[in-house]
Amino acid sequence: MQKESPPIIDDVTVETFQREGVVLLKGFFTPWVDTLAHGIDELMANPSEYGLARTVTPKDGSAPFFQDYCNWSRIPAFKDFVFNSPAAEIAARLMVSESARFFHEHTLVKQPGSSTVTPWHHDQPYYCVEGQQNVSLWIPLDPIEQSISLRCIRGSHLWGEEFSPTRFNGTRLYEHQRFRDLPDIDAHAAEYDIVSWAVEPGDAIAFHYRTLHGAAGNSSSRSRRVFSARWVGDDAVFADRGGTTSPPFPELTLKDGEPLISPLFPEVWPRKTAA
Ligand SMILES: O=C(O)CCC(=O)C(=O)O
Repeated sequence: MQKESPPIIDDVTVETFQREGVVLLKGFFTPWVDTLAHGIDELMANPSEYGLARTVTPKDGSAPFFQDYCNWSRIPAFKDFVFNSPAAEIAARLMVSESARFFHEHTLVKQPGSSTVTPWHHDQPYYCVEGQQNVSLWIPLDPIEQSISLRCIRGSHLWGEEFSPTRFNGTRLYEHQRFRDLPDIDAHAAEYDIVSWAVEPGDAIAFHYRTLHGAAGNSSSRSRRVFSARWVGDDAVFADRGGTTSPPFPELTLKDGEPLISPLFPEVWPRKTAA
């Protein structure tokens, strides 16, 4: 369901995203908070096999970090958001792309008190996609204090480097010779241009797949629910990583370098007009 006319992404916001690889969008998805919260309730009551595998339960007995992805086609609220919210148009503008194709959604619920830290990483090496035109819209559904919000390193998407994709336990996601290990960012935090914001439900932090990011545990007494909607643009091609990516997309039969065109990744922008 269309909630209202889409907000305008101005040129300064596009330029900031292109230059810094991260930008805060204030209140762009406020009309969609209830829809997405309803979808997350439904998902958590019936997680996918990925959700069961990906949820991190801290050894110290604190609350889990629930994660699940690739559920948009079975959770009606998520599907409504993908096709009817302004997200696709916003993504196309930020990516400077004629088209916006939905890559997948990722639900991240850090429950109150969860000690699980999201380690520094960037997403592109985890994914089966290459290209410069991409964006994740990290949309909080709860107020989140700056100290436990997403942290990003401004400009890291332009470093021309890719870092080894690892699981939360530090093991490699797949074998490769290609990617370097990440430097110890926390030990040298002053050397990096780290940005974070306190956010409200319906804000979005838009960040590039190569932007390094992470987050502290949830030391607050309320849940930190986030819906991260991931988009790719005109230049997206399939990347055969030689191992299982995250998400894995086992049904895909594309060859390395082929355009990322598949019903798994619907083109949502430009909008199709009904015949
Ligand atoms: O929410 C978090 O803790 C991390 C989010 C993240 O890594 C992502 O959306 O790619």
